[in-house]
Amino acid sequence: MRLTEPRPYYVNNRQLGSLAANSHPENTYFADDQLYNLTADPTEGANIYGQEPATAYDLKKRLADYIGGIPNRPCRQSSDGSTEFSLAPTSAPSAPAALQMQFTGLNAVPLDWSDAANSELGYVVRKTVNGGALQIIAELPSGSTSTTAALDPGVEDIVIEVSSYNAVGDSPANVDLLAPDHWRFRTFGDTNPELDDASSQWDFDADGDGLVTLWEYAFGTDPLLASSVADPIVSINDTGAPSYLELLVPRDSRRTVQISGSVSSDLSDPGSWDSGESHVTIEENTATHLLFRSATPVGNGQQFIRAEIVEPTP
Ligand SMILES: [Ca+2]
Ligand SMILES: [Ca+2]
Ligand SMILES: [Ca+2]
Repeated sequence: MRLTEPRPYYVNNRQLGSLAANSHPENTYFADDQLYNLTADPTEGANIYGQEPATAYDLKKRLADYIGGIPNRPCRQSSDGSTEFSLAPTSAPSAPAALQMQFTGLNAVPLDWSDAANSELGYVVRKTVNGGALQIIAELPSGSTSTTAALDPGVEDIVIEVSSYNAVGDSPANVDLLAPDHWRFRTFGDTNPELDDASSQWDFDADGDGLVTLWEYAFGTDPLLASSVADPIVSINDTGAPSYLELLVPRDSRRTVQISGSVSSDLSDPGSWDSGESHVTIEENTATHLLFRSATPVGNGQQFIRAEIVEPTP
């Protein structure tokens, strides 16, 4: 008589362990990083884990959901440190803690975090490019604490999200490649990886177009291309009485930099610029621009308006 081994998780783990160990000496049924195409490969000869992260994520969640619905089901042996597929959790796992990114090149970033979760099925890594939909780029076994994410060459707006997950939900942490100093590295890091040259600094006009790099960052223009520029527009808003001086500043709200408006009535006095609600109001704050308006009506002597930008602290 030939013993047919029950499918995983239908039997007590201890029994499964001995049966599975006979036919699978590599102990595959207890490893987290296994994925087989049972249509093309019914004998589970080729482990394709890592090639289809979205499938691994989906299947692990569905399996956990299914197992969670079995009354009085056995759990893993208590001596097994892993909690994958143990008693069904009642909440999503704790998010990755202290997620960090290191730049070792412009288009690939090693990420590491600490595993704060104790009920995760694994970690799933997603990426969004230019504000598009999140896409799964990797699925990692439970207990994972690092991965390397590929970045799209030449694309500035990329967010990488690392989530612990279980059948209840996902708990994300993320890194934003468009954050000021990450952007600065991907802009200047190929020639100046330490970012210590004068030409890599925020207050330098690297392409000589009249805009320092900090403004080019805020505007979303190319700091290394002189033909790529943007300009704030001064105008008088005379739609009602009285009229007001306005300044339209084009800027990409994804770029986290602080911009404020200020007004002066005397250009000869550098200390005469005033900012704050009582002097300048923000009339519009959209994804693509800020509109500042002087609080003083036009007609009471000359006045000037300008925008100021605060250099990000690294
Ligand atoms: Ca864990
Ligand atoms: Ca410039
Ligand atoms: Ca430029």
